Amino acid sequence: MISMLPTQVWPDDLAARYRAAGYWRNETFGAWLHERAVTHPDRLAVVGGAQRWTYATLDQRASSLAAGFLQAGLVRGDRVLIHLPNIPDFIAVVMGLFRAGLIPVYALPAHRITEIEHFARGSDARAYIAADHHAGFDYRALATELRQRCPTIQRVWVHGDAGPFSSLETLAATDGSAVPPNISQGSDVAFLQISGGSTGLSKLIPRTHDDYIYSLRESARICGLGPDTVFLGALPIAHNFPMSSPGFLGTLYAGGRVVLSLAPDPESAFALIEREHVTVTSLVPPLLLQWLDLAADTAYDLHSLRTIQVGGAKLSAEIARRVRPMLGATLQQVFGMAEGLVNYTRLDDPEDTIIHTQGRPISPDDEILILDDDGQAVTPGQAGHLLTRGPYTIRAYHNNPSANARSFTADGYYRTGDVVRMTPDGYLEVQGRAGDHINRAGEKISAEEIEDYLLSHPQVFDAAVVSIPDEYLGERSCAFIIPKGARPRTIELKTWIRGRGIADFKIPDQIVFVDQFATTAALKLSRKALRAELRTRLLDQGADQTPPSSLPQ
Ligand code: OOB
Repeated sequence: MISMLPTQVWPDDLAARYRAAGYWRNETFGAWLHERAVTHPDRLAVVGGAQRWTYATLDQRASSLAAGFLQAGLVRGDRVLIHLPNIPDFIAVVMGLFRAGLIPVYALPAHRITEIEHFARGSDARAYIAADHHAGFDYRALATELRQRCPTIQRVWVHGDAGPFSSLETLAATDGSAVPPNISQGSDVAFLQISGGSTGLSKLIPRTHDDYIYSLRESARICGLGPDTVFLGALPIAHNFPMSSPGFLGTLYAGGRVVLSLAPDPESAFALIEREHVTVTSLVPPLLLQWLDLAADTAYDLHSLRTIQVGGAKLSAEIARRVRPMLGATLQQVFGMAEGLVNYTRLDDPEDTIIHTQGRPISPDDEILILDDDGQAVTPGQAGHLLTRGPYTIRAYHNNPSANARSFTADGYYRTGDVVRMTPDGYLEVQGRAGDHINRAGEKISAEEIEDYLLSHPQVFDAAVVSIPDEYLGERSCAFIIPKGARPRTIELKTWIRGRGIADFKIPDQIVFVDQFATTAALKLSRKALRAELRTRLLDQGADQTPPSSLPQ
C-alpha cells in the first residue's frame, strides 16, 4: 500500500482571505509551546496524578520525546496512533509529535481492537502509544493483537509497565536539546482527529496547524481564558471538545493551567476542583446531571468555578436552568464537531440565550446554510439541514472519496447531518439530526456499524439499530432483531458484539426481538425509514422503559 501523506487544502482565494484576516498566522504547535516556556518557564502547565509540570518541564519533555521518536526511526509525516487516558504524558506526547513533525491520530480510551485496527489501517500508522492499563483494561494485550493484524505498526511505546514493549519513560529520557522547537508549516496537517461516525466506522479528519490554532485561539478568547485559568479535563481529552473548545490546548495557549482527571465522575472532579481551584471545565449533558446531583449536598468547595461548558449532545433547557443556582458558575453551551465548526453561547449573553440556544459560530467567516430537503434555503427561523464552511472546517476526510462525495457539496460545504434553526440574532438551536447515528451521552454510534456486527451472528436474520430518547443519556441504542431459527438470548448477543472488539458504549442498551420489521408495503422503505418506523412502534407501545447501562468511562 502506498502511504498517503494527509493533506487539507482550501481554495486559494479563501486561504488568502483567511490569512489576510489574521486567522491563519503560520503558527505551529511546536513553536508556541516553546514560546510560552520561554516567557513563563516556572508557571504550572499540567497537573495530573502526582505530577505537576511547569511550562519548562512540559516543553523539555516534548523535545525529549520528539528526539526519541526520530531516533527510533520515525520520519516527518509518519502517523502515530495515540491511545492514552487523561495523564500529563498525553500532552507531552502530542506536543513531542508535533515538534518532530509527526502526526498523532487520536483514539478514545474506550476504543478497542476493531476501532484501533481501523484507525491504524486508515492512517497507515507506523507507531502506537498506549497506557499499560486504564479502567480495568490492559492495552498491552491490544497492542500485541494490533501488531499481528497490522505489520505497518513498527513501534509500540507504553506508559507505565511496558511489558514486552518499549517504555515511554525511557524514551522521555532522550536528550532533546538539539531538537528545534518546530519544523512544520502552518498549512501542514498537524493531526488526524476521528469523526463521530454517522455511517460505518469513524472517518479520519486532517486538521492543519493554521486552522486548529485559529479555532483554539478564538475559543480561548471567547471563553475569557488567561494566565489565571485552571481548566479541568474531565472528559477524555482525546475528544475535540476538551481538547480545543478551548480545552487543554486553548488553556495552554492562553498561559493557564490544565488539571487532568482520570475519571469524569463528580467525586473525582470535585476533589480536584477544590484542591486546584479549577475555574472552567467541559461536560456532556448526562455528566452535568451527575454533577448537579452531587453538588446539592457536597462538602467540597466549588467556589472557584466560573464557567461550566456543556456540549456534545443537546442540553435541555430544564437542566440548563439549574447550572447557575446549583454550581454558582456561568453555563456555556457548546455545539461543535470534530470536522470544524464550533458554536458557543457567549459568557455575557442574556440568560435566555444561554439556556435556550446552542450558541453562535466562532468566526465571522463561518458560512452557515440551513437548507430544506430539496436543498433550498429555508425561510429564516425555520428548521433545516445545517451545512457549513469556513476557516477551520475541513474540506475533505483523509483518503475517503466516497465519504467525501457524500459529506461535502461541490462548493466545499460540509453537510453536518444536524437539523437546526437560527434565531434572528444568529444563534443556532439544534432540533435533531438527519443521519442515523445514536448520540449516547455525547458518544456517537453508527447504526450501520452495529447492524453489521449483529448480522454476523448465526442466529440473526436481520437487524436494525435505532436511537431511543433516554432521560439520562439523552439517547440510548435499541437493536431490533429478527431471529434466524431459535431466538438467541439477549446476553449472548451483547457478549457477541463485545467479542467483536469494540468500545463498550456501542453495545446496544436494549434488544427487542420481532418476527418481521414491517408490513409488506413498508418493506419497500429505505433503511432509514425502517429505523424510524421501528422507533415509533416501540415508543407507541410504551415499551421503552428499559433502564440504560451506565455511562461509559
Ligand atoms: C462534538 O464533536 P463530535 O465530532 O463528537 O460530534 C459532533 C456532533 C454534532 O454534529 C451534533 O450532532 C452533536 O455532535 N453535538 C450536539 C452538540 N454538540 C455536538 N448536539 C446538540 N447540542 C450540542 N451542544 O461533539 C463536539 C466538538 C467540539 C465541541 C463540542 C462538541
